[in-house]
Amino acid sequence: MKKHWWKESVIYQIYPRSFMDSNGDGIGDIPGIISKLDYLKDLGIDVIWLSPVYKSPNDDNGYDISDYRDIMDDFGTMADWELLLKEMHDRGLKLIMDLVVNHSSDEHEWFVESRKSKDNPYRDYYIWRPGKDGKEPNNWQSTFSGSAWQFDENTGEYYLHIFSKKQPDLNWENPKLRQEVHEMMKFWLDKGIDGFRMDVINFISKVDGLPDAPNPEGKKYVSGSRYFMNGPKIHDYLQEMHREALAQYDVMTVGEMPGANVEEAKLYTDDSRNELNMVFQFEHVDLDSGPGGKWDLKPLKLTDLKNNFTKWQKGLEDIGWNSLYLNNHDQPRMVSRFGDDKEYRVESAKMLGTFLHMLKGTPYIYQGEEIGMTNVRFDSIEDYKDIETLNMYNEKVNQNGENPAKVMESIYVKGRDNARTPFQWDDSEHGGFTTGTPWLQVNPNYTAINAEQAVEDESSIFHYYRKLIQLRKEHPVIVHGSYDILVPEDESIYVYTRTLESQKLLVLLNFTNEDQSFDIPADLQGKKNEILISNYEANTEYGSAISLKPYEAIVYLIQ
Ligand code: TEU
Ligand code: CA
Repeated sequence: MKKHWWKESVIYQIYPRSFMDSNGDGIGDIPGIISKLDYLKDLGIDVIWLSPVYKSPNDDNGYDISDYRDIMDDFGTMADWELLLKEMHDRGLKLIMDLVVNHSSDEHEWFVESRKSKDNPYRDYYIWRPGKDGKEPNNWQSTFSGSAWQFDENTGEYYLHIFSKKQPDLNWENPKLRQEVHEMMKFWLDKGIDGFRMDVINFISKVDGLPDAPNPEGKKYVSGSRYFMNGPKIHDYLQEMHREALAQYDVMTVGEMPGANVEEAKLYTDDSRNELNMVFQFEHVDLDSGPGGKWDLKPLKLTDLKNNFTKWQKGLEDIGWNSLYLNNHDQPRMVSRFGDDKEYRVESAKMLGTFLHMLKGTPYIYQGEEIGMTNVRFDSIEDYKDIETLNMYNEKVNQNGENPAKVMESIYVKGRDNARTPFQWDDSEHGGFTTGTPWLQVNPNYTAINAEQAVEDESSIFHYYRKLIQLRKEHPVIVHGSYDILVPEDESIYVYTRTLESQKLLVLLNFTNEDQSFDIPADLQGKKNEILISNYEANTEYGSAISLKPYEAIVYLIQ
């Protein structure tokens, strides 16, 4: 049995376009990342998940790959990448790369060939269908608005693209395509990487026939996700991928799985099934979405969050393993979404970090989370870059005539550019990210929120995160302890325990900007206790009740 190093690790996600620009073109790059590895080593993380750096026309900022075996010009050269890997390994840091194989770019040579003719050897690397009744082959919508099908004049057929028109879905029914993917994975594994994050990997198996989805409201297009999420052959494909590409390497895998539930995640991450080590599930980041999807804003109820995390903590307690995240390059900034990015920004960022890092599973830190970077509010839609946002705005405002201010408000709350504003390194122009003009504007609050200030300030979120990460190395109960929730019905505080033999952690989290209190259960009263970490200097006595200040977090070690 391989030692599961990834169970004790803390993983940091870098979105390279926005991390650090070394050559003044306003775009982050690999030499820029290399220049900041000591900062990451100082934070104490173990693994870096690097969002795609492969050749791409950047229709979806690198998630549309035109050459899986070469580095995007914006980011540098393969020599730069080789140096990055060496510099990371020299510092004891591991690197996992982003595997984007549900789709490629339409500029990939496979697709260039595929669209040439119906009998081209690469035709079946993609999903082509004739139209139906003069329209698209079915009524599926694209995640990025409009139809999930694009008509191609050359051969008079449509190709499927769940995402943008420039991201044609690969045909995993084709064993030659699957073999191409396995070979490409070994190309990177043989270079010495330590694993993969796999982009929408539970989308790769589609239901035969690609049927129309139910459309009771007679919409133009509807989600076809029930026909491509967790599809009929997904486990076969993942087990084949493990056999053909992963088994002979000591690596970790985390599969991004929109629409996966606990039962499915148990199958995907059950060690004995040789599929994946972890999954990124989406249930907790869909709790503040209404029936209309992510842009249909709904206030988050704390009990919904508590119930969902409890379901996943208990569900994967004995089989499988949880990934723990509250933000990434697709989600808004966690302090703005789950905390308070105004009066209690520092306290709530530390509270949320405590919440995640004391749970059972592997915590993921998204770049900037460790210094409490916040959402952004640009004045105009012209200032936004994300294809998902721009296509949605165009469809809702320009095509359907919805209220621009209302649509902008949903972008302020849920837009992906919130997470993609350049990393704020210091209070110099553009936050020290670039000496040029940044590809996306820097959040104006960089003068107060930046890494230089955070590293100098012992009471910063950065140093609090360093301590959270350090605690994980010192206390096995954090990695292996069983989870139980207390006061599940309380809408203001989240209290849970972790238990390993005689050791117990009591984690108290105030999710509100008001004083709260927690009555210590009799069986925990009078015990020897020690505060492992807290986001306030002074805490109340560990008596029969504990009062919690706004967004206060306290972790007691009880023995
Ligand atoms: O995201 C998959 C995905 O479903 C997201 O698009 C998410 O649902 C949406 O962004 C919520 O706003 C992966 C990548 O993480 C994302 O950056 C890519 O755009 C997408 O796949 C296509 O590769
Ligand atoms: Ca650059």
